[in-house]
Amino acid sequence: MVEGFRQGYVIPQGLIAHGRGEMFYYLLGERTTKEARVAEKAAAALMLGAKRPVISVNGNVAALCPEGVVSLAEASGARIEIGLFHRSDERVSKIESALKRAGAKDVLGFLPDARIPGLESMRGLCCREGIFSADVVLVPLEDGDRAEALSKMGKKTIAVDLNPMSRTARTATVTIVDEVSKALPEVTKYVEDLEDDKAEIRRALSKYDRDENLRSVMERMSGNLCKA
Ligand code: PTJ
Repeated sequence: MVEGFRQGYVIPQGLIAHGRGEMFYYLLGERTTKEARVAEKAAAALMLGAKRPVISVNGNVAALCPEGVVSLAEASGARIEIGLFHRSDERVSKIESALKRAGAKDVLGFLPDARIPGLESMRGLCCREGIFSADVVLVPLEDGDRAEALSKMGKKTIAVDLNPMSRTARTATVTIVDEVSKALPEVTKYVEDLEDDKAEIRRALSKYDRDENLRSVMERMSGNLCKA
């Protein structure tokens, strides 16, 4: 994160958001929980059932796990699009280079030609052949307005957010409460495992209940606090 900040594609707000995430990760016991695995499997099932899946990448995600993004995109056939809260061409271009260094061949986002309805200014910019026409969008570390606006467009969303109380966590179709660099390889593994198993894909989705999953995560966090 610090290196990404030095290179100019992670913003100061990104460092603060990372600290917020770390705090929740401590409460989780700094590990991938049973609840996270259920959500990661449901996320893989959702991506496998999608016609036009897209992974949205911001500054923090580009700094933390560019290889994780590329591997998941390759396994699931998803496109990668840079979608920024604080957008500038310079940041988009640096993030595109970081993703390409990690092996990405095709990255959308530099030339946006569409807009997410309801989002003002630069935050609403996106690509028609990417997020705008996607049916499933993976939005790691997303802000609540954007997550809500994407759901209002009728898209299914997959959030990765260590805060189980955030608006994003409570808006997404599937919410993974796990550290993003741990979560993406888990989703990739489930994509590879489930690929040819339609019955298991259905089971993974029907087994997942977002609100119940988030409740269970919060119980785990408060249990860990009481044990301390
Ligand atoms: O690069 P930009 O311009 O798109 O800006 C990115 C940030 C992250 C600054 C922007 O999207 C933002 O402010 O996000 P929020 O509203 O702080 O939401 C980020 C959420 O991700 C918070 O709920 C954090 O707890 C959570 N989070 C932070 N680090 C991680 C995380 N979740 C998973 N893994 C992490 N490493």
